[in-house]
Amino acid sequence: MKTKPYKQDTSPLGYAVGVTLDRFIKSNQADFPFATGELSQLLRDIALASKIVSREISRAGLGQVTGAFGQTNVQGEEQQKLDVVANIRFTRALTKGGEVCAVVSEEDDEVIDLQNKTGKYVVAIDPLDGSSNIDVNVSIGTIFSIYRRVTPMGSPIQPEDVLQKGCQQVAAGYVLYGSSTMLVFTTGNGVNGFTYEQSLGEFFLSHHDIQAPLTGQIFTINDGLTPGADPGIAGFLNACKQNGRTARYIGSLVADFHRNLLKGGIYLYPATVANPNGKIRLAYEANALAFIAEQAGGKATDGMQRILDIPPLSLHQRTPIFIGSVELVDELETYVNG
Ligand code: AFP
Repeated sequence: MKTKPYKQDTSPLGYAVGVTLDRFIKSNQADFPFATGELSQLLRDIALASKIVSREISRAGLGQVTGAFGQTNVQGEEQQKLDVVANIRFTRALTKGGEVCAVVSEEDDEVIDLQNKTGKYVVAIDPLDGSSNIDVNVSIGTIFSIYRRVTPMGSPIQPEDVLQKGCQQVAAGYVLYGSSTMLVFTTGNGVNGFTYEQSLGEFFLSHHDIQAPLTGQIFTINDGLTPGADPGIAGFLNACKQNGRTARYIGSLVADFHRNLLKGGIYLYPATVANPNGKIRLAYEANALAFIAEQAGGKATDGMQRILDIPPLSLHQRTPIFIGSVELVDELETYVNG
């Protein structure tokens, strides 16, 4: 038979659509810790659930999915219907995927044991972060951390499986439901971002090897809560104002973090009178973002130590957090350390 070698069409009609998440995972398989394919599948499961959640979010306001669910979560915060929907979607995807044995979720007071005897991974997740922003059409997100279980597969889940330090994460990421839906993740070899192309139903690589700027102009804090915080915080904020830096606060951690990661800046959530241990949850918010920040060349601390080195004592533990561009976090530390 007569054949001819494939030659890529470089004319305007043959423009490249881009690298899909699947292709990226396949061609970077070697970068994945314990590269046996399960972790890749797990990331695909998360991506699938995020597409469904993205669809639900984009309909918010039209159907019956906005507003309060009528219950509070373990944090005592009022659950929104979409918090519950997102929790169901992610937990179901992780259950069906078969790679995960246990899930720690913001929406569940206890560890969910998926009863999966072959699951090697534990996932900590905030299915929908910034939920107070849902009803007002402001960006929200999902945050996840992935750990290897440390006890033998098939045995009952133990505290040491779910209470691991952030430095033991094998992968972490977030989904930002913003002007577009983006998935950003790391497996410990840099950070990459994928934008969801709705009409094709695919995530495409849009932000290759994200690097956090060394410094930046943005400082991000809920200033209304700072009276009663460490006086060093006031000193740092004052220096920001004196230096003509820009204040930006959305109130959705993922959106605030993502903006600062790309543009350069610092996000602060210190201990406050209302939240003496800080507000951000270590297991499913701080650790994931700290891992990403460090992988992108940024920094994350609670003011005393690296977020990734904090020993977790309970599932829903909170921590103060200062995260973003290295030089800004270093500067902040000089204030809070006296
Ligand atoms: P949830 O919506 O998941 O409960 O978390 C919200 C959040 O932890 C984080 O997304 C925000 O940055 C922060 O709270 C906003 O809190 P304030 O209202 O205290 O500024």
